[in-house]
Amino acid sequence: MITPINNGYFMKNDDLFLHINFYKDNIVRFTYSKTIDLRNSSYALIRSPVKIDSKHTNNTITTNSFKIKIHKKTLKVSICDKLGNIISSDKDIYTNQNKIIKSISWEKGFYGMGEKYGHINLKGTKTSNWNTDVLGKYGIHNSAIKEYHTSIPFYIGLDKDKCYGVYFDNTYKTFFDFGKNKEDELTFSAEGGDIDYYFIYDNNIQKVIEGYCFLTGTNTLPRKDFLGYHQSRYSYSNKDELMYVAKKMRKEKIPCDVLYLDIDYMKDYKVFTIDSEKFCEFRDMMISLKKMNYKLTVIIDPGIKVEENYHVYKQGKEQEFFIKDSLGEVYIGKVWGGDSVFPDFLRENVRKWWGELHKEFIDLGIEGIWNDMNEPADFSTKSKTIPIDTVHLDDKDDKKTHDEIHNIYGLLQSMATYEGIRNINPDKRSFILTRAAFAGSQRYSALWTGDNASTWENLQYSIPMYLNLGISGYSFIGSDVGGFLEDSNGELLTRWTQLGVFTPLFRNHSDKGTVNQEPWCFGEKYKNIIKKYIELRYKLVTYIYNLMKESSNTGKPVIRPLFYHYQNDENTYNINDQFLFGENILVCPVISPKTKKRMVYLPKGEWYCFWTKRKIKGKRYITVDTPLDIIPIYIKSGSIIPMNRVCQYIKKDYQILDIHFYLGTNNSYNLYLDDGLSFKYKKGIYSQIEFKIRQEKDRVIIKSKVLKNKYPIPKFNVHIHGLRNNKSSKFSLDKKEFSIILKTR
Ligand code: MIG
Repeated sequence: MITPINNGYFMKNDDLFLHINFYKDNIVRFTYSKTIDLRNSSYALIRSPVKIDSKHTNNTITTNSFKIKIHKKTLKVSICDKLGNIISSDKDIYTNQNKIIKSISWEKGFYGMGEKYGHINLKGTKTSNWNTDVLGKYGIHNSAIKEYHTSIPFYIGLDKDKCYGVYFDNTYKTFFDFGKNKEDELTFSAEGGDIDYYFIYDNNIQKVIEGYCFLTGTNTLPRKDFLGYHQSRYSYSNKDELMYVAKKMRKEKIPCDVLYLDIDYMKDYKVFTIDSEKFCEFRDMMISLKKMNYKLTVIIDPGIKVEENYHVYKQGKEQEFFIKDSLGEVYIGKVWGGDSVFPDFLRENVRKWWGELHKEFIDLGIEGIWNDMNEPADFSTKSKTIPIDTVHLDDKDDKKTHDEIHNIYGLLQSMATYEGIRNINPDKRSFILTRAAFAGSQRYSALWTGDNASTWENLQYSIPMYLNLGISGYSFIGSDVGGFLEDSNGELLTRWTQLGVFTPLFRNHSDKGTVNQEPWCFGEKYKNIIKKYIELRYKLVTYIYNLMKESSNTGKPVIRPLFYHYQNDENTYNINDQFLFGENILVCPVISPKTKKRMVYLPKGEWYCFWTKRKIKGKRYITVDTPLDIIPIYIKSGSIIPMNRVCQYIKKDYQILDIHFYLGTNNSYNLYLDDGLSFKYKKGIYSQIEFKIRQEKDRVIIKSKVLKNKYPIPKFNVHIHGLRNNKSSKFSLDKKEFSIILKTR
């Protein structure tokens, strides 16, 4: 018997309860438990159940979105659309193993699961989630490794006319099999906890991803200047080395906004300290950097060196803020500083303390915090992380063993850092970069994909990684451009930079002991091309900022698989080497050496080659030339794209904005402008301008309209592409609102 309760229902068999709760019309949660009480402490979720319209019979619940049928004896669930067609059904449930088997019937592809190495379509593969310092444990990224730095137990099943998402809300080590063991079976399970998952249904993949982000949150709106180019290295190990790079960038006129200090800036690898010999007069250095318009990001690892008079160790020890071993002693592992202890971020007071530790750094003018090693990595154990029987305490003083907390350790650290900096600097957006993450981490931090290598394979496989991260709610992402491990080279760095232009986080970083890979390191020929592409990035910053805004509103990914916009084109279901950057720009990176040509799939419609402005018909494969200075990029007809003038760093305001109209279809674009730095936008301090293309029989009308005017609006220069004979034309305008009529025949 299905019994209605508050915001849902429950059903019971001899030894189990099944709780059914709604979060939206099309989002339902299923929890199997031994008790009638529903666990309500999720680390990823930001929503609570709500009351929705529904009816029930003995064994069926009907909402406006679906029908849920439940088998009385086994509590197995089938979900059908309103007409009764099966969308998903359970084959078996093994609650003692936290395992559920679902049938695979119509799904053409499975996607999601965050950062994984391999093809974008997960159908026929299996994987597991256990945050791992890949380099520490296995070495180079490759498809034999299943567990990366992040755990995002979310996947979608896709076909032309239907789609669903499943978020398994379980922080233990989890396992997923997408039809590898048996073609028609999808299994997921966990080493502990409950079977507790959310089912999101919609015909359209976009709505399913939105549903997932509705549950777990969207990325915060980043600072606009952090969408510029970042230059890092393990390590710029003294003031001179860092200042050399800072000056060289400006001298070469290569735009750059953010510089990094890796672990060698610390005194004996003690977090929240600075080595005053290598970095004497740090404050002066910060002033010089600021004058040159740089922002500095420094690394902070979670491991705290054991040293009696070191303030961080002392404070944490006195207040019992560290993770303990199974016998109740503080657990001591090993990281860079030797013997080290680990903050127990599970507790709010520990997070608060950690957050406050940033004050001195923020007061010095440091603007970005980079959290590495937060799986957490531990050199002293075979598992390369702290033992699973170490003990955390939660806010109710309940003990939780590390196997339950491991996968959210990075999330909790991001939370601590984010909230800490927010309290120190309530009016400024922060930049936090994390390696380890869980579902929900997107609310606090950007993510880079950890220790890749300077190989073509690692460049190639970064693309499906981004795509599945995007599907899993993560937009502010990127990889070490040029590759981290091993020596990079001019060609690889050039191709990687071309790709990096189209990743929201655009950072060149490399390992100690490898050759330097700053843009000028491989000679003039490469330097010039790399510079041209970093400049392209700076031209696109307003476009990218708008995408990040859209993403922060609804969870729309910035890097999108083609099927995100062309779901009914099956040709797009297995494309690993192209992506849409927003709806309008199709990016087709070159992923192998000495490539003179590559094949490109253009989805339906008409596309403009970005370089020649020639129009090409879509829904077909084409072959294009790819000399070293060209990455094929296509602009969808009907696109309206704002472009900035190049400058050496990202400015708060631009005097002039070039608006490019690619004629072909009716379309509109909403340009969003704010100060790119504060939270004033939340109080309505922003502007919004709508641009429109209206095609008529023999003419086209181009218009702008100010929808909101609370932030200075620049002058617009209008560029129109696709006029008669493929011509472009240009107008300089002094008006915010305009309307231009052009004859097209
Ligand atoms: O590899 O802090 O992924 O970006 O440069 C050892 C030193 C530890 C791993 C990070 C890498 C960083 C490095 N760290």
